[in-house]
Amino acid sequence: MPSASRPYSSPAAVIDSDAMDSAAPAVTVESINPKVLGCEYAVLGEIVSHSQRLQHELQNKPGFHPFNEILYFNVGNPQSLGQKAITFFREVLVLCDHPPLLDKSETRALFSGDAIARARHILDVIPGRTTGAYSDSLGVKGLRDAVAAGIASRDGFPANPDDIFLTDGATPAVHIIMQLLIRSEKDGILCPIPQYPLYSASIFLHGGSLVPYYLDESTGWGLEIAELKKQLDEARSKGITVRALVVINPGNPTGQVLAKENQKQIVDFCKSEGLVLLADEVYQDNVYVDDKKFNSFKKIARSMGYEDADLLLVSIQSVSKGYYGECGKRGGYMEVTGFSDEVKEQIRKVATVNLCFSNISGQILVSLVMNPPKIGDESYESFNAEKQGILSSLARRAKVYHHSIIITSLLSRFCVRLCWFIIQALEDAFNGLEGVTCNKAEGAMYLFPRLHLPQKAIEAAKVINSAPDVFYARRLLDATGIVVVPGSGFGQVPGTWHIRCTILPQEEKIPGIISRLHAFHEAFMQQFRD
Ligand code: DCS
Repeated sequence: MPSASRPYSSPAAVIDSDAMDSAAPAVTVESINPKVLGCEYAVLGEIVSHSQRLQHELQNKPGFHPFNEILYFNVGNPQSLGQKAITFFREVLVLCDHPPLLDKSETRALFSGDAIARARHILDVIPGRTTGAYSDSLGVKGLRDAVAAGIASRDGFPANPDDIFLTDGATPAVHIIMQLLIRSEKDGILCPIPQYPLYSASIFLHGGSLVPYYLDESTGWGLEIAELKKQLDEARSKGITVRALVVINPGNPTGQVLAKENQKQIVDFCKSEGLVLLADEVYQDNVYVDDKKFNSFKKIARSMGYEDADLLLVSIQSVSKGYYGECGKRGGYMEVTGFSDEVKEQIRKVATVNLCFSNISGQILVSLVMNPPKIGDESYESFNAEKQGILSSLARRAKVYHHSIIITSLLSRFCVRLCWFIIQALEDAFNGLEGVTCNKAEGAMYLFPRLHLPQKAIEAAKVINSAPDVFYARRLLDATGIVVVPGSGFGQVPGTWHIRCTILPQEEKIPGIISRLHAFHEAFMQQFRD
């Protein structure tokens, strides 16, 4: 009989909690789930924790460090580094969040006509016309319709709203797919190395095995089918059931954009090997080179003549990246095609456990990102100017030359000398450092330079039980206030060392960052040169 004080406890739970009354602490690090203990996420790992300590010291002990601000190069979080939100998106969100504004006479003067019309339309499809209620667990039907329409117009192939699950950013989509596929450590997921550490963390948390495949740094982080096949066969020979292939395109941390032919090979590979293709396409709007274009895997598969049932494909997208950079709003979708209705029903069931799988503002935002203003709409020109401004600035930061103006007062306050320095942007700056090579960022938001560290530096790192790239990143932070992520967090070919940095700091800050980087690196190499 359940006790009156714990009416719903099972007998076992009653016994366990009685045992907890003893002196030993109920929860210790040793007694928590080892999967939680062992899971790591380098993007916000030990270097970031150290930077937070330094940030605190900068506030409390001014002048204590040789820099006066911490420069966060570690996270792809555009608005935290000054990127402005797209006006049209925010206007629609504000109006949807506060519908009485739609009836005010001033609103027409403050908001664009198409933002008002869009907000009215969106409210019409949201049951209860409010962003404050739970929606259908998979997302508001009318917003899934809009996302499907956006995908269809992007790809030129139809999309079914019943295949769309709206999510709080891309992260929950990855977790739900891992939860679906991983039954035990005998289930493996083929993952690129280097990879975005959400994948290693999620596979670990769900108790599966990460089956690595290496991207080839010497060919600009190329994805070779022979390497996929080799790793797949090796995993199978060890008794691992490989269930899915993760492809991040454009790549994080590598910045590579897959060529169409390569994507076709990947589709064929997944089809013939019976693998789910988990296509992380969150950087679909971040391509900076003229000779490459983003193509969704769905479009590639359909253009090869494959029907829905021919390929198990999950494509994920997020409002956090692109030119929108709305990381804090938490919106995204996954498009799940090729799965049976029974399996999709199970995904739906798990989504219902979350009540409302995605917050409503995130749902609205992803519907806007997939259906931005079109030519002829009142907002189009200003929207397009904002979008192109952000994308071209990102492209410049990734590769192109930019100018730094140094204004030096020389003789008197009336005599100002303008020195124009053409400083190579980040990629070239890294390539200009002794022992550093950096591939071109074709897309996404990062550079992943390789550090050829002197043996003495590798040994010094070993003495303090640190990986050489962690050692380097820590020294860089202590000397300059620049926060980067050590390559070990993403995985790398053993014996190679990298760091990842975003291309997001505002352009005017980059010359200062580059000169700090140069000075640090020279001193580091000087100290440890063999
Ligand atoms: N997939 C990739 C490839 C990512 O880079 C990220 C975030 C996500 C999924 C998850 O994003 P959301 O959950 O916000 O949609 N990238 C992190 C990174 O590497 N730096 O900043 C965030």
